Amino acid sequence: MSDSQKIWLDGEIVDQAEAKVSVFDHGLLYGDGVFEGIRFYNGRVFRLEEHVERLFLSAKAILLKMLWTESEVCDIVRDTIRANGLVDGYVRLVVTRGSGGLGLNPYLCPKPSMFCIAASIQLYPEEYYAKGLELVTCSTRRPSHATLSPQIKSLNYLNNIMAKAECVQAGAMEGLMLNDEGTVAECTGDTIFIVKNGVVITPKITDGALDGITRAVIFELCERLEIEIIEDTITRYDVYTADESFLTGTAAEVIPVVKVDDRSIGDGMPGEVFKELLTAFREEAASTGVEIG
Ligand code: PXG
Repeated sequence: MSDSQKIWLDGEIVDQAEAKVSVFDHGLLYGDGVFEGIRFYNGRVFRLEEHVERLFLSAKAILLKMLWTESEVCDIVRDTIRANGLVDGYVRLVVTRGSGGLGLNPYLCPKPSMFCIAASIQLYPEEYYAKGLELVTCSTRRPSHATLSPQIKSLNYLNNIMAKAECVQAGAMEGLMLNDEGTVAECTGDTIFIVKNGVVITPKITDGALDGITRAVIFELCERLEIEIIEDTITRYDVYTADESFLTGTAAEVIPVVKVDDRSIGDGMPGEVFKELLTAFREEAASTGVEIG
C-alpha cells in the first residue's frame, strides 16, 4: 500500500496522512460500527448496489443513522477509486458510531463517521485455485441470532478473528465455523458450499451464514448453468462425505476445498462443478458492474 493513498473521510478526499479518526470514536472503543468489503474489476465495481444495501441494513440493525443516501454512498465509492487511479482492487467502506464519552451509550455519540479506502487486494495465492484449500473445524462458534445477528457486518469481528487464529495455529488457510446447534454455519470470512450427487448445497441463513453477495451470485450462476442449488442445514458429516466443496467471498471469489479435518473431499482434487462455477464467476466479474466513470 503506498503512502500517498487518497481516502474519502466524512465528505472529503484527503491524503492518507490526514485520514484520522478520534480515539474516542466508538468504532475503536467498542467495535461499534459497520463495514463492507467490495471488489472492482477492470474499471467496474462488482455488485456495488448490493453491498451498499447490505451496509445500510447492517447500520439500521444497530441503530446507526446514515448521513448519506444509498446512491450517494455508491458515488463515494466510485469517487474514491477514481481519486486513486485504480482499475482493479478492493474497497473498504466503514461507518463508525462516531465520538462519544467513555460509556457504551450509542445515543451519546451525535455524529457517525464514514470513510472509504480503495486499495489493491491481497488475494489467496493462485495455486490454491488450482490445488484447493484445506480446512479445519474451529472450536469458536458463530453467535446465535439471539446473541448477535450474524447478518450484521459489524466492526467487531473478534468472533471470526479468534476462529482465524485457530486456523493459523493448525496450518490451515480457512476454518469451518459451527453454530450453537453444532451444524455448519460458514467459514471465518467465506461462505461454504458442498456438492452431493450433482446438487450444490449451502447452509441456510438461519443456520448462521452471512447473506453473502458472492453467495447470491452463485445462486444466479447455478440457475443460468442449470445446476440444482439448495439451502439446507448441513453437518460436518455432510461436508466430509461430499463429492466437492468450495468457498465464496468478496476476497476469495470462488475457491475449491479439497480437505477438511484431514478427510479428503471427493477424490481430493478441485471438482468439475467448482471449475464450471469459477469460470462463470470470472466472466461475470469481468463483464458486469457499475462503471467507475
Ligand atoms: N462470511 C463472513 C463472516 C464474511 O465476513 C463472507 C461470509 C462472504 O460474503 P461476501 O458478501 O463477501 O460474499 C464474509 C465477507 C476481509 C474481507 O477483509 C472479509 C469479507 C469480505 C471482504 C473482505 O477479510 N468477508
